[in-house]
Amino acid sequence: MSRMYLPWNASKARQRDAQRARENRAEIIRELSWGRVSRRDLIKWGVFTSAGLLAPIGGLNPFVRTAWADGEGIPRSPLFGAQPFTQPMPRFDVLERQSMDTKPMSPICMPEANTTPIKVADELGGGWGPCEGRPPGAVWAHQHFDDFYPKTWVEATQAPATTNTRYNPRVPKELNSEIDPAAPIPLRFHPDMPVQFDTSVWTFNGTIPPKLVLGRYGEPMLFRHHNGLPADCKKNGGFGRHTISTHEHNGHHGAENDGFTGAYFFPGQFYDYHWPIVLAGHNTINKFATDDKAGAPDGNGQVARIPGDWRETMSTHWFHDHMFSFTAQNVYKGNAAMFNLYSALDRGNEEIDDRNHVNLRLPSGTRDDWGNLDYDVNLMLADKAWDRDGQLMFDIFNFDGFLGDVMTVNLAYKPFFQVERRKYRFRILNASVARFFKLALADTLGQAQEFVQIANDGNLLPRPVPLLATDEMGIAERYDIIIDFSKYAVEDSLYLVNLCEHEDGRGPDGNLSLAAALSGRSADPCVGAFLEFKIVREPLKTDKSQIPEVMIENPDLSQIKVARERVFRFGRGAKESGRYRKTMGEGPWGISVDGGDKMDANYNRISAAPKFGTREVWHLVNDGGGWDHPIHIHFEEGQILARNGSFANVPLTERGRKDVYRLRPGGSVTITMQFRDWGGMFMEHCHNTTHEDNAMLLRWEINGGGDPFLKPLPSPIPTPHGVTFEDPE
Ligand SMILES: [Cu+2]
Repeated sequence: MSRMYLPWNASKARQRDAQRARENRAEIIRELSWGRVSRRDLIKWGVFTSAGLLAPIGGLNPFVRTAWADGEGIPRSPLFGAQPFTQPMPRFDVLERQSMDTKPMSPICMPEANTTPIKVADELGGGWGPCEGRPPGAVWAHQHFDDFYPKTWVEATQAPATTNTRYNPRVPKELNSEIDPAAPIPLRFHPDMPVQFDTSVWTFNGTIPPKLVLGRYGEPMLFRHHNGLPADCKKNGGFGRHTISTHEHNGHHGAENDGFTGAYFFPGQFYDYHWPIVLAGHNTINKFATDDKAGAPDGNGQVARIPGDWRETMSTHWFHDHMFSFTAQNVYKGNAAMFNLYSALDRGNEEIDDRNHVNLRLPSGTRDDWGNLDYDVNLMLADKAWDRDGQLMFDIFNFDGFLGDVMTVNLAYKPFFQVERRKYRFRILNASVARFFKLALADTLGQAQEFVQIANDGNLLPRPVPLLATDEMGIAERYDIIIDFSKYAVEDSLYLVNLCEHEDGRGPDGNLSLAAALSGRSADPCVGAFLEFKIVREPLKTDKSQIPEVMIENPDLSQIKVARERVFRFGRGAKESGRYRKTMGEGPWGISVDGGDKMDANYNRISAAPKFGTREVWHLVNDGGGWDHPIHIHFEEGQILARNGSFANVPLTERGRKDVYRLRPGGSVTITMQFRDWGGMFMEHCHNTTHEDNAMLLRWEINGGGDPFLKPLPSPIPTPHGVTFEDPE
């Protein structure tokens, strides 16, 4: 297979041809994003083969062997002379939490969608439509809203790129590489690079750094998401869709808050997401809240107990767009944020020793009772690409997956981060479209340095795992690691290095040794060092943090019988079926259930309906072909029982709870999950979002048999003038 990106020293003529081909592809993406052509049209016209491969047309396909004897390629993103490790890495921008008591929302949030009419933009058909895009009526009302009435609320507006004039990193500037929070932050990936157009990047509040929400168990939250994107779908810089649906990635809550792919909303509308932040099992386990480990920071150094299973405590989440067929483009364009959840165990204070010594005292800080970010740092990794003018662009090579050629951390090109000589926690998110990372830590001599993984996805592991390199981190996975910088000297530097080489979007092509990755000889521009840690001083205060020997043991499933097993096969060559075009995805990718045909996504089709209150075992099988698929199952954490048929194949770092399961080429994963507390329609899909958008997604539903959940739930069909419903298939 080809090397995707051209080397810098490729001939001028070759670069020109590659540039022309890329511009042609950009036109195709633009027409798709404007809805003027469909993937079906492209296949009909021969631009794509039915297998999802860009047809061998000169001037289009980067892999067509044209005049160039040594192959093919994609033009590199210009760097405008920017050098790596010359800009500080900004910490996340924390969204303000409002108290429902002292500052109620306006309009107030309600159990059912707010259907108060507002004017609909002419581009969307004019007239009047509901102010909230949530599907109306009792079936989409917030479940148990009164039981978990919001105590705090947070709001944000999805908006075109603009300058940030109210950055709140929630740490003093000496803990943020001396970035002055009062200085306006233009939206650009490096000070030497051009400012992004308002059509190129769409983020939360239209600004960088990426946003962070702090949540606490026992403190239900209402997240009001406004859609401030252009009403004219053509004002998108050629990619990205202006309708959105926001998925709180692995929130344990009702389907109406899950960012269901078909429950999207339009420019001018908002959507109220109710995040109750509860422990799974709260209706059946520790019902009377008697266990200190099941708790929340009480604001006073102690624990406020809550019902549920403390072994289901979650820590590091993110939220992102889940728009049907446009998730890859929208997330890539900026619809990605992080969400830290604080609990009695993981309270974000490294000093507090509560009465039963529940606090694990992970690196964080000491100033506040909970949620200290001083030494607890979110890192969002993403590969990007831009056009000749330096504007963000989305390319389409085939349906394997989009790869960028520029590494960013927190949307900054290869930055540095200043640290003290002490322990830090890093919450690392892979926010790419199709790229995997394998991370190592190197000193300036290129020697691998040890770090400790403490969490996988949203979940603290049973025990910390010391590592010299992470596993191949799939898209949407989160790995929390602790690095102990006290082993080094002031003025030393360390580097975070990507060892995982891609030749295309199929999945990792191979992992390089640290020396090879650092040599700069990989044809993959995203291999190598991408973040520098500069040790700038002794700790300002004594490091009180710990790396505990035991963190969160897995929930005990021994008494819960397995109600049913199901087999899901993920692969190519899917069939289409459905009654309504609007709910059907198109693409080469699909999922077969229990030996049936492999099917394209159709969010009106229910592919599995586990019974409320039961536990099941699901076998996730890769249908082969060399692709890897990081499979995400919404709703509740699962446990991996086997990889390729055996528990012995499950690495230590995957022996906690998970919400993304990498199948690896030809591999299979057996998991177990429970279906409790909440109901409605949820999803299962590949989180290589190119695969997801090209139909590797299905809907499953928690079946309450009519009680407490209507069965089956009607599917929403959103329009700017209101949501209609169809009976599911
Ligand atoms: Cu996939």
